[in-house]
Amino acid sequence: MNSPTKHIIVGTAGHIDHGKSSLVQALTGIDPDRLEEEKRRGITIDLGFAFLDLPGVRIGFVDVPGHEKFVSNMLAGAAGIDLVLLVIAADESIKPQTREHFEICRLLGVRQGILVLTKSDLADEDTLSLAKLDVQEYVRGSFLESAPIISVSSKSGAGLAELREQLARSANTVQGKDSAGMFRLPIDRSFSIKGFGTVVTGTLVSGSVAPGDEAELYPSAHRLRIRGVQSGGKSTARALAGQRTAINLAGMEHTAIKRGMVLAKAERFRPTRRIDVQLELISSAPLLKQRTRVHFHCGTLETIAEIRFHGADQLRGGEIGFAHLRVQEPTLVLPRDRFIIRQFSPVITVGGGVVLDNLARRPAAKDSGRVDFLKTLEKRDNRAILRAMTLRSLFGLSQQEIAARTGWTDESIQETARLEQESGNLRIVGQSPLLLVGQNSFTDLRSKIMGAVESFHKANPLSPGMAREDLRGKAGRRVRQEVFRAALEELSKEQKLVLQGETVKRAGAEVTLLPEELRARDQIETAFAGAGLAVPPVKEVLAHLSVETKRAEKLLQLLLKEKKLLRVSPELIFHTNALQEMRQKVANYKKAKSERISVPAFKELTGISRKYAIPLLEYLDRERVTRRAGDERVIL
Ligand SMILES: Nc1nc2c(ncn2[C@@H]2O[C@H](COP(=O)(O)OP(=O)(O)O)[C@@H](O)[C@H]2O)c(=O)[nH]1
Ligand SMILES: [Mg+2]
Repeated sequence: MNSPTKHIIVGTAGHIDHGKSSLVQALTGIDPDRLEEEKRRGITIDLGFAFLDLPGVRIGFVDVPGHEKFVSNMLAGAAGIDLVLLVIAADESIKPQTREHFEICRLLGVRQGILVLTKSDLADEDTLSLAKLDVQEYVRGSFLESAPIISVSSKSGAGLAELREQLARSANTVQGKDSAGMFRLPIDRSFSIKGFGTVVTGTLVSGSVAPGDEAELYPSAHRLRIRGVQSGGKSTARALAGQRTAINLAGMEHTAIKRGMVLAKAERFRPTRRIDVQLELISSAPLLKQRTRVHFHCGTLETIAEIRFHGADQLRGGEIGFAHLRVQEPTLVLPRDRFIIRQFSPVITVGGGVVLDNLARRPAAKDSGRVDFLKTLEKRDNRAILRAMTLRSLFGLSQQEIAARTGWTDESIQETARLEQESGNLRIVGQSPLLLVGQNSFTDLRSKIMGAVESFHKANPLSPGMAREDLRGKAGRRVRQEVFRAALEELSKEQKLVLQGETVKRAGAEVTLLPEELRARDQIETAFAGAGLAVPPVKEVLAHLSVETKRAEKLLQLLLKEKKLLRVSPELIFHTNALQEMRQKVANYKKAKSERISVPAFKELTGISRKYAIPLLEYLDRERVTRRAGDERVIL
């Protein structure tokens, strides 16, 4: 049977000189100590890499330095490992960096491991069994409690075959990384190869990558083309999550790329400087106070972070709490990423945890929902997470925002949104791209709109409806156009509102006039109707009414809207009957006299002065009843 090969990363951990690098070399035949200085000094300074093919699984080894001075290098490598080989020299047993590395692996969420007692050739039976007991005692109650213990000698080769078999077995039960996810590679090295140019390496923590792909370098937002991909020392058509990967990049000098940067899917994510996390202090750590500054290690990045606790003002050794990290350098992290913090001086590991909100808001006393929100994020239930995120985005949550805040694929975002809408928890107000709004804020918006329309009708009984733009202003400027439109459309569909072009009114809302208003309206109409074409000034008509000017103006507007009156020029308003009569006269003139009419002839025909004649002729031109030709008009 041809089952696809599984790819996992195995990391070493343990005190300096306990035989980690020798073990990797003995297992793989590859010397992980690649630097000149490492060979000369006989110590591992930086990360080393090697590969091993076992039945059904390809293992990428990350060999880390054990020296306390190089723990930050160790952390850059430890971030991607699926399974740890905790290496303890049988003749020395547990030492300080055994403990520190073990704590780091635990805080990084490594779930599986093998305990390897090295240098078995240097220990007699008693020493060996004592070391075994020591180690078993030490890991009791931890993720390594039931890990197999194997003693080996890299020198004599004793135990290596057993270790290989155990590796193959353990590898099978490791939950591998998700190669269907979004491409993401935290960079651990950047160098240049003659004839190729820039090459970066790292553990592919999610997704896959192929030559020709476009990627983005975070946090700088540079777009880069992927020229070539290697894994396991060979070119490949596609590297998958869980593989040690080398990428040949076009478009950037290797010196501009540093460990800690991340190569990932272009235009998908946002670098951050504010992260909400679940933080755990190791039991031996000193108490941490509000605003303590620490070294922050996440992925391959090392920077400085300032800690603020949510809902507490300190954290003691052994405690777990929610915290906000303000990081010095912008970086790409995603929820569920693990991190480590180390104290400033002396530089020791004090804790670590998991990213909950990678794009956190600045801590604020009034943000009382934050702790509950973080509790939801912690539960890892995608539907609950999307629901909570939508609830916190009062003005709508876009697909882009969800992608940057979760790392989920588009399919998974769409599917989760669909299920949540079906359960009535949120509304999909835009489909592609997706735009979500919480059911609560949508309901609030609907009542806000209804309320605003209602008060408008109350305040403006003479107006047929409210301008859409004014209504939008009342609903809140921060409400997205799509959300506002969706609410209006729904209210109109339910026949609660009537939309007429740019006007919105409550269904059934009619302009109802008071008796004195009815009288005033008739007075206005009569004034214009009686005047024929020699209309009085508008102001004069309104001044003689029994209602105050403001209401009188509204009544005039109403007559204009009803098309009983017509405004021909800014100053002149006519009754439509009078205009109709005038049109008739012009038509008769054409039939009886001529196709052309001069201004004096028009004045005579209608019996009006020049003051009215000119605006009326211009009105007829606009209406295409006449067309100007020199001093005359052609009647059309
Ligand atoms: N006798 C003996 N020496 C070993 C064994 N494994 C490693 N060493 C020696 O221990 C020293 C440290 O080994 P190294 O692999 O560099 O340790 P690391 O610092 O944990 O990577 C070197 O001198 C090795 O030759 C072993 O199984 N038996
Ligand atoms: Mg070493």
